[in-house]
Amino acid sequence: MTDVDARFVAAVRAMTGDVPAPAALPPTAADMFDAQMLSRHLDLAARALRANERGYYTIGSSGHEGNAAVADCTRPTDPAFLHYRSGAFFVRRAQQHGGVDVVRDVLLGMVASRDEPIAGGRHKVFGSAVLAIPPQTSTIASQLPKAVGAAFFLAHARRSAAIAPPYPADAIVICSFGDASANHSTAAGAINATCRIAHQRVPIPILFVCEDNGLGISVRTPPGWIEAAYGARPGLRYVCADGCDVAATWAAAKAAVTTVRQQRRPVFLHLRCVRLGGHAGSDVEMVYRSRAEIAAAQAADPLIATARLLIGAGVRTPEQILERYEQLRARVRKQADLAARAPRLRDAADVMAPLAPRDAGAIAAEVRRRPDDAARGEFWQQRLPEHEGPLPLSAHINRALGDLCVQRPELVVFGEDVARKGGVYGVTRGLQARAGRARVFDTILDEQTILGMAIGAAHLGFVPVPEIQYLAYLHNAIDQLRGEAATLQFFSQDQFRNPMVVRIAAYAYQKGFGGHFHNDNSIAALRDIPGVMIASPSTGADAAAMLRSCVAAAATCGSVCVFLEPIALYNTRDLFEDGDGLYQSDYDPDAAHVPIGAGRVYGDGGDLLIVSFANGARMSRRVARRLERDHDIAARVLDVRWLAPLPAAELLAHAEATGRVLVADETRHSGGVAEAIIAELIDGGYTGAIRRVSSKDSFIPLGPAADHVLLGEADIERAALALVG
Ligand SMILES: Cc1ncc(C[n+]2csc(CCOP(=O)(O)OP(=O)(O)O)c2C)c(N)n1
Ligand SMILES: [Mg+2]
Repeated sequence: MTDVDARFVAAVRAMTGDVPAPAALPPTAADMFDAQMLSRHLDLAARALRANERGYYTIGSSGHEGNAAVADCTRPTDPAFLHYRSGAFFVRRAQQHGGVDVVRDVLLGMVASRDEPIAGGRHKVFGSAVLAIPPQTSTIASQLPKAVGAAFFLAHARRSAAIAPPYPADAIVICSFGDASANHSTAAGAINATCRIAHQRVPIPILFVCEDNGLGISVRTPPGWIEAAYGARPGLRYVCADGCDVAATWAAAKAAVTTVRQQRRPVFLHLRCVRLGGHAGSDVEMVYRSRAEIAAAQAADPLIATARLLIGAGVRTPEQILERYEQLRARVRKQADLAARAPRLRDAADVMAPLAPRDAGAIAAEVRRRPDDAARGEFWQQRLPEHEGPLPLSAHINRALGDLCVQRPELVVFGEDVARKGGVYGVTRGLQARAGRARVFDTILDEQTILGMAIGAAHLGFVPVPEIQYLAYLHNAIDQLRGEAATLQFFSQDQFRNPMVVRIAAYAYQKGFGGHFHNDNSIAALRDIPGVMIASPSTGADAAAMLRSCVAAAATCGSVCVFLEPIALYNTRDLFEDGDGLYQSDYDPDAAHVPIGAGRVYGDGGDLLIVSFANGARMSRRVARRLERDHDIAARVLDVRWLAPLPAAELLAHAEATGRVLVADETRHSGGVAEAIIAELIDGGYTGAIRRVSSKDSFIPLGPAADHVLLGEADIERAALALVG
């Protein structure tokens, strides 16, 4: 990078002769040039800080500084989801706003200081609440689905008038990414979703900006590929410009932004640029780039090009430019020296402070807030669900969702098949007719898009309740939860939130039907996501109450909640005997609040505690009854109800009271919930007996063979007898 610096100085110094006047000069060219130079000096400072072992991040924006023009053509009220090389965009937007010390902030990010205003030292990001720039992780293309969601819901909010988004009515969404990232399935899926939406003539005001430097680390993008891939997509206008020429970029961006803003249609702005320097400080580009190629990139340096423009237009002399360049260098260096001494994160508590904040009092108060009676009456057409008589679990969820729709205009329900069909199992049946097509609607068949849409919706102020059709289908999209939704409060110190309640039809026991994808019992990948709440009700009454708790947590604390619904219990009517009807209950709109992480205990037997959840909870209750009747063993059953956080204190208290614990876990032996329950017991100092029974470490086969690998009542009963006997 030092050669890039020196070459710029030499090139400007050499611009003494006749520099041709440009055909056109953007009115803000000098300001954009300042942004470009500042961004360059920040890159140089990043490497110097690294060399002095003060900085931890060296991925720069050099060669991409044409993106200052994209910022220039947009507004600080247009939400922007930025590529990690959109530094000049960030600086230019901060200049437009005027109230952000962008140099200081970016440097504080590089040194991972807790004083950095957005991520507080947790990552080096471009992000700012006042600049409408949510911070992004560095997962390639992972910001595209949520940008698409934000654009869709921006327009949607305007039409449905349900909520007032935090951005103006004519705002647009900007989303930048690299040329290699454009190949990622996440990008391909998000852009496809956009085309599909635009194809239906539904407004979606999004500007995709592909910053094409021809390389993804060391791998070349074939010449012409981006245009071939995205130049002629249905509903997507394609605009291309030389991203090293700020005037050309500005003209193209202006036209693109006008289209997006006025027509509410998507545009793909392809900016050809160069990468100056290695991918990051540690990358030796000489290994895979020839000297000639590196020299050609340096000759195309956008800063040299802007200098030439300004000199050619007679706006600046070479001396003035070099003087300004050095002034800005001095400013950045001074701030870098200060940043090097800025405080770092102190301890684990400091690091974790913004992780999924939860205010139990606020959640409880929110749950107590009653929906308006008249509005309820109208919604349910005077047939109030509490008067319907006993209902199974699926109907409880349906009625609770309906009531939540009445109570919260910002709540939206979407997913595959949720609208007319009402979901595969009818859980959302009738909701679209009651709540309207703007509140309950089908999405395309792409889980990544569904979760990305939810994040985008949440950015706009909606409380999304997306549905994933089956647990197995969460896995191909889980990065949107794990890497994106779950991290936003952490990396923005709660300045941005993406609350959601993801409903998922889950678990097995479908009498041999469906095979492994419809009987998935793998939840390990969810349980280890910091901060994500996992609700797993086993009864209708709990399901309705816990759904209210989740929505309240989402609305008041920004929580990301996963709501696992046991498919096999959706329509279960009986508990102990055929025809007893005990597994149904009346819907209660005023049911007691179920706090996050509160279990439910059945019985008070002192011989044994069976710990379980979901299908396992029902099986355990049946077994407990047989133990009592046939063996005179008094068991109690603790339904943990929440798989994260687990009800640790309750668990310990009941374990101590019985001295014998059997964990009945329908998920897998490895990575299953039992592992966590037993660990909680041991960590809590419990020294009594512990056993577990679980499903096998197997995929679930089709047909009756499923029962060979799934936890069954006989397993629970056998283990209980062995433990007590
Ligand atoms: C999902 C994912 N896979 C791999 C990476 C590692 N990685 C970081 S940057 C990068 C190349 C990106 O190239 P491009 O999109 O062209 O952006 P550029 O760095 O060239 O601006 C890769 C492979 C990642 N961050 N995320
Ligand atoms: Mg690239």
